[in-house]
Amino acid sequence: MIESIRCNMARLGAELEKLSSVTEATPPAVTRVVFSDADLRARNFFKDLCRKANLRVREDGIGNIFARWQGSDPGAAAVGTGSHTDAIPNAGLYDGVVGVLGGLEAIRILQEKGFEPRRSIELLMFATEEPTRFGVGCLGSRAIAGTYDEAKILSLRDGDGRNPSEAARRIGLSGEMNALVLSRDYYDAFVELHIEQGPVLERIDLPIGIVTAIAAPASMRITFEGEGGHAGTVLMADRRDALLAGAELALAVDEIARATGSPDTVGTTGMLEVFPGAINSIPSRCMLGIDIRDTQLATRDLAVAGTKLTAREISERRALPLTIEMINSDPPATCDPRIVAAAERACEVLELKPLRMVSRAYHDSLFMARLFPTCMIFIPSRGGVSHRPDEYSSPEQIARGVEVLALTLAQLAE
Ligand code: HGY
Ligand code: MN
Ligand code: MN
Repeated sequence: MIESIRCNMARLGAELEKLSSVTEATPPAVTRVVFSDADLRARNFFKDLCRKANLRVREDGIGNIFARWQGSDPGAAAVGTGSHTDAIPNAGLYDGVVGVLGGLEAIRILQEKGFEPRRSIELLMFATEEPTRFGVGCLGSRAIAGTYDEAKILSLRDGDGRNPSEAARRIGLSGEMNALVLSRDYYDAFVELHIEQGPVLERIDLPIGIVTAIAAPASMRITFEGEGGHAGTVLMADRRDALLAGAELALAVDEIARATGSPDTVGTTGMLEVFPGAINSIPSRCMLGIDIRDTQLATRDLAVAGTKLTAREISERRALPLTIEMINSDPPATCDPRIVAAAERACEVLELKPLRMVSRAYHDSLFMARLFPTCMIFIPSRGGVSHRPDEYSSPEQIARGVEVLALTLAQLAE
C-alpha cells in the first residue's frame, strides 16, 4: 500500500477558486443550476481538466460526465468516485465540488506517485444533484441506478415547462434518456468525497468522517385552494384564506418532526408560494414544498403520514380543498463495510483519526448504493454551515480528504 501521499493544494485551490467564479450570483455566493449557462461553463472547465489528466471523457444523455483512468485489467469492474457541481441559488463553493475536483486531484496525485491501477478508476460529475430545476434531486444518479426510467424522467418539468431532455439538449447534450442505467458489474466500488454540511466533525475536532449510512429523504408539494378577494372589502367572517392553512401546516411540520422521538427526524417547509401574491389581495392558493428525512425509514414515513393527516384536518376545518403530491420518498442507504474498512486503513496510514457517522444530507451516493458497494468520506464544514455563501472547509481539511480518498481508491483499484 502507498505509505505517503500529498495533495497539491496550490493546484486544487486554484481550480476551486476558478470554479467558484462560474456562478450566476454575486461571488462569494454560488448559483449554478443544472443546464444553465453557468452549468455549461462548469462542465467544459471540468472536462478540460480531465483531458489534461489524460482521462478518457464521455457524457451521457442527461449530462452525467464519466472521466476514466484506464486500468491494466480492462475486463475488471472499475472503481468510481465523484460528486456534483450544480449548486442551489445563493449557495457555497464546496458542496459537491470538493468531491469532483478533489476526486480529480486524488487521481492526479496517484498518477504522479506512479501508481498503476489494475481496475480502472472513473471520476463522475453527476447531473442535477440539486432539486432546483426539476423539483427532485439526484436525477443523474437516479437514472444511472435505474430508479427513474425514461418515462419518469420525461414526466418532469422545469419552470419554463421543459422536460430534462429538452433542457439538456439546449446546452448541447444528446438528451437521450433511454440508455442511462449502468449494469451492476460496471463498478466494483463507489466512493464520494463530500463536505459534511453539518457540525459534528468540527465539534469533536476530527478531520475525517466515514459514512456508514445515508438518511432517507422524502419531499412533497401540498396546495390549499381558498377563495381570494379584495383585502379591503371582504370581511373577516367571509374569508377563505389559503395562506392561513399553509401557515398552520408549516408550523405542524416542525412540531411533527420534533415529536417523533428520534433526533434524526428533520422536517422543513422550504418553499411557500402564495397566489396571487399581492399585498391587497387575499391569498386564493398556497403551495408548500416540504422536505422530511430520517435515517430510519419507518420514522421518516411516520412523519410523512402525520403531515398528510394534519394537512387533511386543516383542509376540513377551514373548508379549503387541498392537493398532496409526493415528489420523492427514498429508502436510506447502508454503506459497504469493505469500503469503510479501506477508508479507515487510509486514515491509519495518514495518521488521521476518522469518525464513523451517518449522512443527514442526501447525495448521489444514496442512489449509487442501489447498484454498487458505496461509501462516503466527509471533511468538516465550518460551523456546520452549507447551502450558504459562507460555507467553508479549509485547504488543510480539503487536502486531508483528498489524500484519504486517494489511498482508498488505490486499495480498491489494486
Ligand atoms: O438536500 C440535500 O441533502 C442535498 O444537499 N441536495
Ligand atoms: Mn447540496
Ligand atoms: Mn452535495
